[in-house]
Amino acid sequence: MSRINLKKAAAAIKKYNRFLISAHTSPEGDALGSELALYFLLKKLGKQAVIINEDPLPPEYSFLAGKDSIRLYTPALKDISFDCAVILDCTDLGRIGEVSRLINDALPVINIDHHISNKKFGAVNWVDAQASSASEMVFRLYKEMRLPFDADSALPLYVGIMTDTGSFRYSNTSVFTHKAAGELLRFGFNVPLVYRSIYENIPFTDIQLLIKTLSYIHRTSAGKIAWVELPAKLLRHKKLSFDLTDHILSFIRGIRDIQAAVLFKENLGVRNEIRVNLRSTGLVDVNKVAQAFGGGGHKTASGCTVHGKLADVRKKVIAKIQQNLK
Ligand SMILES: [Mn+2]
Repeated sequence: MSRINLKKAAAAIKKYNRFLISAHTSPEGDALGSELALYFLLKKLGKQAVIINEDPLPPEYSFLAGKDSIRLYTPALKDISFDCAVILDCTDLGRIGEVSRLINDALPVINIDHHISNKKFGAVNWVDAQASSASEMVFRLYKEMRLPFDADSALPLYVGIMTDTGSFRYSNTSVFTHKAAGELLRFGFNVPLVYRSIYENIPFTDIQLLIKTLSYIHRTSAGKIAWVELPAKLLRHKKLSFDLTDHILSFIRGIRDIQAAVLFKENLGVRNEIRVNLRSTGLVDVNKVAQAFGGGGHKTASGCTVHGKLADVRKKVIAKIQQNLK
């Protein structure tokens, strides 16, 4: 199934000429990596392409070549005419935020994604929940189209695969993932430097916030569930320059006997809106939990946005996880 849809995606890419590329808001390694590598692929084919994102590139990814080709969404961009949109690493079109205003019914959408909860919103839907990352899928697209990698395209693909596999240690890491990473490594980029830019580049003020957060880890269900809360009052005085979500969650995941880790974050912009990020050590299907609240993702990593007071949302979500404990 996924092989047929890979061919359909490749055929559509050959057919069209002016591409809009986008991925989810708050872009991280996989969103940026797959966007940039696809951009270079289209350039190799002599196509026009513009990457448009709602949110800026986080500073820890500023080493990526081609980052200057990413444009931030403004309504004026509707004057550019596209004949195809490729959406990467998104379960649904809403995930690209404001950029979705540039997409109307007449514009064919190619949906390339690896989330099991994908809503198949495209004219072409190449969804492969077995793939470690959208970047691994773009890697396969290069292979399918017999296009060579170069230093510019290899680095973002490596970055996307590395970040979405938790540096090759999550269950989505396959033989193919390592083979792909091995092939990309031949282009000779500095792996320790890449790792350090992304993971060891945390502003000290964020570490202070991390310390505050971690001093309130709660556990329940005989220590199988652990959670932390980021209430607005903790976040208000500080503009988060660095996304701590992953760091906090990977720390909690490491607690002995944990099956599920949850981070509840009060949205600063909207009252009574809570962003919930979930991680599982493998036994609990947190995609199922997130889907119960209108979100989704992967079996071991997912998220949802829930409306209500922090304490109420927390109770509801924890209860749902408890139903899914092993
Ligand atoms: Mn991804």
